[in-house]
Amino acid sequence: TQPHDWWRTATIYQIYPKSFCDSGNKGTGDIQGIISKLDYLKSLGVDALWLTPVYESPMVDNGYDIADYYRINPDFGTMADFDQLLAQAHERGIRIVMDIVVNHTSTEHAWFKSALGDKNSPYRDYYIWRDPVDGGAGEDGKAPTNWQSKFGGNAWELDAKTGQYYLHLFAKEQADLNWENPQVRQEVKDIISFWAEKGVDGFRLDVINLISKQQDFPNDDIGDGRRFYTDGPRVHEYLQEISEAVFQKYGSVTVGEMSSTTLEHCQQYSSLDGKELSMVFNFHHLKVDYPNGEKWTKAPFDFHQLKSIFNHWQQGLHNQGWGALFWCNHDQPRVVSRLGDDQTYRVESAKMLATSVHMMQGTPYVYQGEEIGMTNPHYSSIEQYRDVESTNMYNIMVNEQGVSEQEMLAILAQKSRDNSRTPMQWNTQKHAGFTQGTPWLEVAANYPDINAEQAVADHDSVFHYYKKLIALRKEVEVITTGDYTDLMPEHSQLFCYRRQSATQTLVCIHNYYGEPAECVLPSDVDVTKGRYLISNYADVTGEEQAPQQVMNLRPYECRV
Ligand code: TEU
Repeated sequence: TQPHDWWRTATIYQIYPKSFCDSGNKGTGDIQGIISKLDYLKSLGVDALWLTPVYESPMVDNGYDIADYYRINPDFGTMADFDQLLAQAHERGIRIVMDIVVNHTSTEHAWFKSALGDKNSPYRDYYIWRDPVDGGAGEDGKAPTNWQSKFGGNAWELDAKTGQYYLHLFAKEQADLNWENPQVRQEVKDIISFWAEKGVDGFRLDVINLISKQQDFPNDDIGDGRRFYTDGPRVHEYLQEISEAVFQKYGSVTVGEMSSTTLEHCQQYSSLDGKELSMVFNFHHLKVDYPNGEKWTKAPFDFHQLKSIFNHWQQGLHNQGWGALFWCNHDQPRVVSRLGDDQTYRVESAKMLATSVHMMQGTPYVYQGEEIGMTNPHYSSIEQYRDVESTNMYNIMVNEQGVSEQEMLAILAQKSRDNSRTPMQWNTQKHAGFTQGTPWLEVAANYPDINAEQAVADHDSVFHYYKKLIALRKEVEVITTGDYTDLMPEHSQLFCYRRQSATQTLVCIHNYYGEPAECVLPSDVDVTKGRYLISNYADVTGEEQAPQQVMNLRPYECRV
C-alpha cells in the first residue's frame, strides 16, 4: 500500500440492499433501486459503495448466510442487474465494494447439504465436526464445548445421522467453514477472484478475524469461547495467503470486520506493507453502552471510556495501520438515538457526532440514512422485529430467563439491530417512497419530517453537512495525515482533540451533551493563527468570527 492510495482520502457509503430502495412492489429493496439512487449518492460525494451481501441466500441472517457465492439473490435482481450497477457506478467515478462472508456458509449451501449426514462426503471436511462428549455442554449435555453462539445458545448443533456436531458461531443455519482445509482456502480465493475479475473494486470481509480456531477446541471456564477463535492462531497466515493470491493481484481495497479484536492484531492486519488488508473495522467504541460487556441491557453510554478508546486506536494505528471510522452500520442502532438526542437536538447532535469521527485519521463509512440523521424507529411490540438475533434473544430472555416482556422491549428498542435496518426514508410519500408494496420491516413513523428529499432541499440539513465533511477530507491534508492528541481527556462533557501534520493543525472541539459547556483551550493552541473550518452552528464561520481561547459551547455544539 502507498500513502496515496485512493481510499485514504475516500468516504465509503454502506448500502443494506434489502432496506435501501425497492424498484417495484415487493417490499424489499433491490439492485435496480440502488441504480436509481446513484445520482443522489454521487451528489453526497462518496467514493465507493459497500453492498452488504446480495448473493443467493435463504436470508435467515439477511444474506450473511450465503447459499451460492456465484449467484445474485433473485430478490435483489439478476447478474445482469449487478453488471449494470457496476458499470453505472463506475461511470460516475464510484467504486463498488462487495461483502465476503467466508467464516461460515448457509446450511443451504451445496457444500453443507452434501456434508450433512455423510462422513464420506467430499465436502464433510469443509466444515468443523466434533464427536459428542459425555458430561459435555449444551441442552443435551453432550455438545463438544461450552462455546456460545453470538446469537444465543450453544455454538454446536447435532447432525443426528452421523452423531457428530458442527460448529456455528452465529445462527445454527450458518455453519463455520474449516479454514484448516486448503481446499476451503482455494474456494475462497476462487470466489473473490470471480468478483474481482468482474471489476469489483474491493471487499469487506465479514468477521474475518474468527476464521482460525484453536484446534484442540477447549471448554472455556471463564467465558463464551471467543478467546479460542478471536484473532486465532493462523489468522494472519490465512489473510496473507488470500491477499497475495487475490487482493494484491487485483489492487482491491479491503476492510476486515474484526470482532472483539486488539490494537496489536489490527496493526498487523492493516500494516502499511499491504501484506494483509487495507484497513480494519473494530467495535470497541460501540460497546460503551454495554455495561460489563453485556449488550442486552438498557444503559447510558460511558463518555470517558469512549474517549479513551478513540485515543488508544487513533494513536495506535497512526503510522502503523489504517482504521475505518464509523458510528453506524446494519448491526448498530442509529447513533443520533444512541449517543445524541433524536428529539430536541437531532440535527445538531447528528452533525456533531459526524464531525467527531470524520476529523479523525482513517476512512469514514456512512451507513444509509445516517447522512439525513435517521433515528431508531422506537418500536413497541415484538411483532415489529425481524432480526434473528433480536428474536432469539427475546425468546431466551423472556421465555427462559424470566425477563419481563416490557423490560425486554425497552432493551430491544435501544439495542436491536433492526433499529438501523428500517427502510431508507426517501420522501413524504407512502412508506417513505421506499416501496410501492408493503415494507418487510416497518418504516419509522418520523419519515414525513426526516427524509432525503427534505434534506437535499434544506441547506442546513444533516445531508449538506455530511457533504461538506466528505469534501473537507479531500481538501485538508492534515485530516488524512496528521497525528492525534486528546487535549482534554478528563473533561466530562467535551471531546477535544488536535490533529497535527508538518504544516497544518486542526483543533476539533465537540460538546457531547445537551447542556452548554465552557471550553478553555490549552495555551499552546495559538488561536490567533487559526480560523474556523466547520461548525454545526450557523453563526460560527471562518468569515464572521475569529476563534477564541475560551468559548461557551451550546448544546451538542462542535467547532473545528
Ligand atoms: O457481524 C459480526 C458481529 O459479530 C456483530 O456485529 C454481530 O452482529 C453482533 O455481535 C451481534 O450483536 C457480521 C455481520 O455484520 C452481521 O450482520 C452478521 O449477522 C454476522 O457477521 C454473521 O455473519
